[in-house]
Amino acid sequence: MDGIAAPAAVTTKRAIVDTLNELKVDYAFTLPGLGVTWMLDEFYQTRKQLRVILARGEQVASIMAQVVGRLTGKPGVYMGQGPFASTTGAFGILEAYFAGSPMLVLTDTSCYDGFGMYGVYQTMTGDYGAADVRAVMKTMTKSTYYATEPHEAVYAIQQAYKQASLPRQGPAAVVLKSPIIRREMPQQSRVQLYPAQGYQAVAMPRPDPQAVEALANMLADAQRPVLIVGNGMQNPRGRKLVAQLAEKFGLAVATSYNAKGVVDETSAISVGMLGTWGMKSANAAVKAADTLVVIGASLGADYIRFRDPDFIKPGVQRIAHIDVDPRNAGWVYPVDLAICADGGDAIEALLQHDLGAGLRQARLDWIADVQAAHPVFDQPTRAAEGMVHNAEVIEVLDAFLTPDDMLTLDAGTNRIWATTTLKLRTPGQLVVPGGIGGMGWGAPAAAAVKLVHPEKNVVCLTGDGGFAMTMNVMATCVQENLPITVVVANNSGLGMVRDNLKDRRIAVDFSPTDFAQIARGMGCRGVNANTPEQLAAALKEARGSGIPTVIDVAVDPDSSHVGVSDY
Ligand SMILES: Cc1ncc(C[n+]2csc(CCOP(=O)(O)OP(=O)(O)O)c2C)c(N)n1
Ligand SMILES: [Mg+2]
Repeated sequence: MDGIAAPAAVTTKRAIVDTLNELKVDYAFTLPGLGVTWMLDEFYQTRKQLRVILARGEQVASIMAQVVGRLTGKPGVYMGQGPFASTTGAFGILEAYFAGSPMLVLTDTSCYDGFGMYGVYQTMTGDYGAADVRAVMKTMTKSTYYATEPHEAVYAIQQAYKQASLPRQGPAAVVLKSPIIRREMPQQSRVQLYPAQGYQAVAMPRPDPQAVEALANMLADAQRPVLIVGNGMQNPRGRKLVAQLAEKFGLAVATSYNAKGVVDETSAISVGMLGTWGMKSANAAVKAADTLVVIGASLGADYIRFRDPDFIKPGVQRIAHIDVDPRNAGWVYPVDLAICADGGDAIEALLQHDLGAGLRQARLDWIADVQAAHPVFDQPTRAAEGMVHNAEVIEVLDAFLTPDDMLTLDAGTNRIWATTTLKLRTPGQLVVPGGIGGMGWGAPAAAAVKLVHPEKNVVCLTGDGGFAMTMNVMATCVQENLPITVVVANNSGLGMVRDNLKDRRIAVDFSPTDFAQIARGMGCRGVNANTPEQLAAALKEARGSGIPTVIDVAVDPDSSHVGVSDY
């Protein structure tokens, strides 16, 4: 490599980097410290294949790794020092845990050789006087490996990568006992290491043909069938197959929050996103359905109206549930039929059957009636002078978005306006924090989307509260040449909380902050918009600029989410 002869004795850190390369890891996100610092130099030699991206904080690094995992289906790698990987870095790990994003966390016990038990500051060995990085990691990963020997470091990475990749995907962590990182790999004959590849490839079981036939029979005479599609189908193959099946047989598609935009939301088969913060059409369709087929969706209470007895009705509606994890089918509701399978595989098998082609037109007519009876918010919107209504922000985005654009969301009132009123035309265009839904996720997520999809124009819609939490990512965008556009819906406060407090307002208002000015200070373009027209023009300009841009939109604090949610 680069003409540099390999050292005679291999160190653990060298073996770690070799293993990551063997696993074809493209990016590792970090803000280094102790153990990570000790191994960082070994990344130098392979920096062209394995790009180490320096974030300004662990939260941003972990979010970016999670989003890379989410978009590529391969674990995104996050590296951080024990006390920080398990606290500020926990944000992206938790998001990956709840949203099923593959992620590999590489961290350490943050201790010096021989001093793990002496209460040295930063120590995370779990011994007396220390905190316990393994215990923290275990609460939010599929599995956490602990390597106290050099060989274990390699094997742990091989296994954690596998755990993260296998469905249902999620984060897996490797905790390194810090002193092993710089140690030489001892010549061992009993503890063999093998190439990573043989541990990774697993052929998944195919859907059971009899169960697929039973499901086909269930659907064949359904008058009002609805597919409830979730996170498991939010991938290129899944999106294509859902649309194909739904169009062929006239099945309505309602989605979870994570799966919003899995199909063209303006198409004849879409009723939109479910839940209080979704679309009334989706909720009405599920309520009136005679047959529900849940595919790759966990039926989280947030998007099924908190198990309202009039919503999903076991025993009254026929319910089938397809999930890659058998524990998820029949988890929230009892079902008539549970199928353990990858949703894409199940749809491919279903396409071989007649699911009531003769009823297709009648079903499409029913969907059209539901759509017509429940249009998205269409009230006239008025903002105070010199300000923009949240509804207008969405209108501008709707007009702006083409198949060449990607959009990330954050949290708050601004997001609820997007999930309830923005109909996405390009499947897969939207990337949302559907795990813990934390403020501050949207901008780092956009940076990661740009890294994975440099050919796309990437826009983030965020509130001022959320952006303030992770806006340092704009400096990373300048440094890594990631020209994203961040639209800050600036209503000078925690809009969503403020909306709920009504007239007993406390701890929700911020002092005025000009995010355009801050952005310029970080080497970005910064633009202020006080009208919808100015926002539209700024978005267009940003798309052509090739420079990271922050658009601070003066949003009317009165444009509450309360009126638009489907309570
Ligand atoms: C990190 C984090 N803390 C707290 C919350 C709870 N929360 C949800 S929305 C919201 C207000 C968001 O304010 P802002 O980002 O300005 O968006 P706005 O509602 O004003 O549009 C809060 C505090 C959260 N989702 N994430
Ligand atoms: Mg706000």
